[in-house]
Amino acid sequence: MKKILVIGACGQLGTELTLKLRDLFGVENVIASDLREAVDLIKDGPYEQLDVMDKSRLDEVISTHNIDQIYHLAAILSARGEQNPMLAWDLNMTSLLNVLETGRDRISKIYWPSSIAVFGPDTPMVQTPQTTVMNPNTVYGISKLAGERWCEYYFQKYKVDVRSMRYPGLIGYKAKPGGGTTDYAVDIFWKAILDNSYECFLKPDTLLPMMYMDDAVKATIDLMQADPTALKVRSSYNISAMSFSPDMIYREICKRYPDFQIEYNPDFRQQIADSWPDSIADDQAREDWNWSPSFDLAKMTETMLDNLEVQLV
Ligand code: NAD
Ligand code: AKB
Repeated sequence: MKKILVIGACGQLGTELTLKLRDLFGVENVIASDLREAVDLIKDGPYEQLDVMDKSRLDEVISTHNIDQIYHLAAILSARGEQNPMLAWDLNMTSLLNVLETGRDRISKIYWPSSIAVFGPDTPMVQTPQTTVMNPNTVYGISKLAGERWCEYYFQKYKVDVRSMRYPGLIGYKAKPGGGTTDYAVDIFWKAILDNSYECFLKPDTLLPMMYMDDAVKATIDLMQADPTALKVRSSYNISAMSFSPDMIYREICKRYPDFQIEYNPDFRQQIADSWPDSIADDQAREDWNWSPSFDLAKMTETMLDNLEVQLV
């Protein structure tokens, strides 16, 4: 049986994607890997401690496990990237090129996520189209845009079947986020339950595109299972589920926690958020592989609170 390798499996997305892939394809067929030791949730299946920057070790893991598909998720996200731009550029670019080069002759399908961070201050902010002005101004966004160009290049030049989508901010309760600008939308739930108060690093009216984790995981697996001839976009697909601001999510949480308090102290992440779209047009993904989200702000908030209350209280 051919196997799946998840790189960056201990992260916010990797943890949940690994669990779902193991549900669907069998625990023994999904090899989780990360720079760090396995997190508890994915400890019950095959695991390799792997630095994706080390191409010979990547090749070794692929051979040892007879890997046929790769989900390459390791990256440094927007806020952490601004604190160490050279490290972010190096990891985000070299790791992708290592995976694409390896994929040229041995891997049947590769998944690599892009982000709404590919857009910048010159981009139309409302219902941002699939193809438009980009001009990102964070190192993370620049690396994701360059990554998209590499994916399309490897598809056209070498017929590597690499697939990608531009996630908005992802919100889930199983794993904490790792250094992005949209992290507030996860942190706020923990603080509402544990402290009944939250200090937000964005202004109250900062509208950003967001998505509940179940939708993101479903989108990822659906895209990977889509008929390759139906996929017209080989850079990265826009996808969208909901848009909200800190004030909007705060009000939604207050429906269950009426005494919940919020204070706003914007920091350097405000500038990053201001350069990203308010909302995303995802018609191409809907048309090519039937994308459609299931969670809006109300349903996502209820699901987050229900699950975190069990986990934290
Ligand atoms: P994360 O920071 O939570 O996880 C990244 C994982 O990569 C970490 O577990 C880290 O240990 C691992 N890693 C770092 N360097 C590595 C290396 N050299 N070798 C192997 N593993 C290494 O990130 P995430 O939120 O899970 O994001 C996953 C992917 O999805 C990233 O490419 C990110 O850009 C993209 N994305 C995420 C979001 C989001 O909101 N979470 C939104 C848009 C795009
Ligand atoms: C971040 O905020 O950096 C990520 C992203 C939208 O790519 N969540």
